[in-house]
Amino acid sequence: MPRYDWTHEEVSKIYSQPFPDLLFQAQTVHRENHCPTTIQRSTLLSVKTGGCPENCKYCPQSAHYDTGVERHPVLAKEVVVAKALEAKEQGSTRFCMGAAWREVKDGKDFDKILELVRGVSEIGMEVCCTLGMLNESQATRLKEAGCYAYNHNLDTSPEYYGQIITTRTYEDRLRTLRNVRDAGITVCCGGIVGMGEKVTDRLGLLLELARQDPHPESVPINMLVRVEGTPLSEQAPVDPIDFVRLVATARIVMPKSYVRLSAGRKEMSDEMQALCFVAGANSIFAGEKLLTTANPGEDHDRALVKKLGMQFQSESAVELKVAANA
Ligand code: SAM
Ligand code: DTB
Ligand code: SF4
Repeated sequence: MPRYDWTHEEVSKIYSQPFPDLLFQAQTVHRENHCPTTIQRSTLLSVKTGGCPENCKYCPQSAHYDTGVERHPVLAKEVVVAKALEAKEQGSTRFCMGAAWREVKDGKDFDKILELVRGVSEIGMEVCCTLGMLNESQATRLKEAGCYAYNHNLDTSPEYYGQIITTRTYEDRLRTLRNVRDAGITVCCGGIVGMGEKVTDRLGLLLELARQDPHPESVPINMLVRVEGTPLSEQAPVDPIDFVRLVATARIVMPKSYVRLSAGRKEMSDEMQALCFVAGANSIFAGEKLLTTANPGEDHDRALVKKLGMQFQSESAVELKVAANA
């Protein structure tokens, strides 16, 4: 059974084991809870891009930095549903729509988003949204429209958070996560590695996640995409072994969650990704683009999974889940 009372000492001990012991423990937990050769795929689409009032130092969509990202208002339903169909045909089981907002505001734009959620859920995909902060009634309306998951990241430890974002607090984020949970939407919550934080901050983030009851169903672990124009563009690259250690630790402390190898895969070797899969990562973002930055394409991922003798999760699994959620 999952535990919710992890301590920093325990998590740190798990993380610091000899690498073979850590990987063995993570694989053991992984096999007890998941198919060890199956990878789930989600496709992202930025349905409202750029001009965000928040000052997240990593983000190309913040209006505080000049990154050359082209802004656009909320996309039309036909455009979004066509993209979702394309993603489904290519084998994605989840479609995640992102908006560069600090928070959802009731009104025309939110009504449009609800339309998009209905449209995508009608084609039989798990719908995920990431729109910034939400209040209780907005979370309920999303759920009623067919939203299956909500992504809202804690990004880093509570201690390091203030170095990265000052326009909203950790508590703001936790409140939105509670609203999502209370509305009966599954939680997708993780963070970013490579923003100058220490190992203890990375573990502090895992601890925050692993002490939630229930655990987030999905835990995206992003490796910072260093975008020119953002304050973090010159950060040192992440040590791949440290990254794999973190994935393995996430798997051990949140045994049933999907651990998603998220942003940054374009800069990861096949070998690093393979180690992440062995360490318990069982989900990726598919397609040429994340929200605004590049991602390995369909062909590359297909070849990698084939080379490893693994397979992508089939659509039948998602249809069962969507039906159970209805
Ligand atoms: N505005 C909403 C919010 O912040 O919740 C939704 C979209 S926001 C782009 C979603 C997540 O993308 C962020 O929480 C962050 O973890 C991740 N992200 C943004 N820029 C990134 C980057 N350059 N590298 C890695 N992850 C990034
Ligand atoms: C998450 O944790 N990673 C995704 C998704 N949730 C929304 C976003 C990554 C964004 C990377 C930068 C970009 O493409 O704009
Ligand atoms: Fe805005 Fe989200 Fe980017 Fe922060 S991460 S600047 S809230 S789009």
